[in-house]
Formats: sequence, C-alpha cells, structure tokens
Amino acid sequence: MARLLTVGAAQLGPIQRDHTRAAVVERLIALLHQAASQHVELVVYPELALTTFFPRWFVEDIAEADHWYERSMPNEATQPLFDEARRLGIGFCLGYALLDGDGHRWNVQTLVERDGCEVATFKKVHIPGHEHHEPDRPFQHAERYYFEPSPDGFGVWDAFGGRVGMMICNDRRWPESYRVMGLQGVELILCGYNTPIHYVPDPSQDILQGFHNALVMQSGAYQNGTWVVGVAKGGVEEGVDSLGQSLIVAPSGQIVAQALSTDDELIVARCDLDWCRRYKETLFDFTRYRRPELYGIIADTGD
Ligand code: CDT
Repeated sequence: MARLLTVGAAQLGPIQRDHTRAAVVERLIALLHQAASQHVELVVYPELALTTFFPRWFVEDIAEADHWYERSMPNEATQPLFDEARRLGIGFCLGYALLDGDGHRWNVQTLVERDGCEVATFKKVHIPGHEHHEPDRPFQHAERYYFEPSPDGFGVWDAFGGRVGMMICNDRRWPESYRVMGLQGVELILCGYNTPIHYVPDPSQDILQGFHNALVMQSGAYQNGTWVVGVAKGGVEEGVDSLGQSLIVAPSGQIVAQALSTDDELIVARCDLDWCRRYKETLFDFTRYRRPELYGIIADTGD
C-alpha cells in the first residue's frame, strides 16, 4: 500500500512592519481552513512567518529588535493556530525567530504533528548576508547579526508516516543540506524562505532568482530521492520585492505544484512517500554506489 501524505505549501504574501502577530495568525488560520477543505494533512508555512523580514534593518542595540523574536512556542499569539490545527487534525511547520532562555537568537522552524505534539524545532544552518551595517545597500540582509548558526546540523524525524527533515531558506542552496538528510533516509524536506529578488552583491543574479530557486530544490530532491516542499514569503514587503514561486518537488525532480501569485496562496500535492524508493534503491543507492572514501575534502575543516 502506498504511503500517501497530502501536503500543503502555505505561501504568504508580504507582512509589513506594523502588522500584528494576531493579524498574521488570522492569515495562517485562513490558509489552514483552505487546507482542511482539500484534506491536507501537513501545512508548511514560510521562514519568519510571524513577522516582517526584520534583518533588512540594522539596529545598533540588538535589544531593540527583541520584539521580533518569540520567547516560547506556542505563546499567546500563536496558541489559536496550534488549537485550530489540532482541532482539524492537521500538522504544520512554522518558521519564526526565537530568543531562547539563554539569550541565544535562532532562525527556526517548529514541526507539529496532527495530534498537536511537537516533533522538533530546527535551527537554520547556513546564515547568509552580513554581520555589520552596510550603509551603501538599498536594504540590509543582516541575518548574521541577528541569528547564530545552528550547532546541531540537519536531523531527520519519524513523523507523518515517513522520514521528515527541515531546512531554512539559504540552506536550500547547499547540496550538503540535502545529502546529510539523504544519508539519514529523508523522504520529505520542509523549507521556508524569504528571498529578495535584488541580490545586492551581484545584481546579475536578480533575473535568475526563480531559476535558482527551482534548480536547487529540484536537483536536491532528485539526487537524494526525496520530496521537497519550498514555501515563500513573497511580494513587496516594506519596499523589498521577494520571490514567490513556492513549489512542491517529487523525488524525480519534477515540480508537481507551484504557486502562481506572490500573495497568500495554498498549493497542494498528494505525496507518495514510497516514490522515494524508486530513486534511493536504484540510481542513488548510496550503499552500493557512493564513494565516500573519495569525498573527504567536502567535510575537511582545514584544521
Ligand atoms: N532568508 C534567506 O536566507 N535569504 C537568502 C537571500 C540571499 S543571501 C542575501 C536566500 O538564500 O534566499
């Protein structure tokens, strides 16, 4: 019997600076209701889904940015989402900024099962952008100021009837992200993103944003025999245009669903997790065909 899981990628349009958590949570719940009407079992929301993409602004005193971070999950603002998802029997994956009890700042995604139990909270591994204020930029991308990189790396969890992994935005551009999860038998990778169309260090890449987005997720899916769900916060947010084009990719590398707008939009795919075996047990039978003894340089830290 096929292991079928109906997955929804709940793309968000822009969240402006003055939009309250309560208003955003209402939008998340509206998408959840659409998902319920299409018998979706797992809804995936974008990176930093509760606020605007605040790393576009620099503050001298980082404490001035504390209000963008969650202190716990769920909390008062997000409890209605957790309650409604549990009532509907839908699991979800939610991206947000976390300021933990030890004062560490993380860019995270929390995965919640259909019964409301937390599966895991994943911390972003590859933190892009810059550490310091760069006054010549039209907007900042100071993620390296606002977030620490994960010390944990990429895990995979038994959930939703399969092996589920997570990555966040820039992680999707790195083949190692997929491969580390692939080596743990991943069957479904969940990835939220915020990708400005304008790439300040090399604007010649602007026109290629959509191509690169699909390229990395399609190749990562195929080369590791896994489903990949990529979910954008798109549209013009505080004057910065960001990529939509949320997509769901099959283990064949084919796109089976893609968002058409840059607004709040749900796309849905019925994912057969057993499809992964067609690739994991043939072309990408790692045990049979990989040559790890020749790949040492990939993980060499140069120490
Ligand atoms: N959020 C995030 O990681 N965005 C990056 C933007 C490019 S680096 C400035 C991305 O990889 O899409």
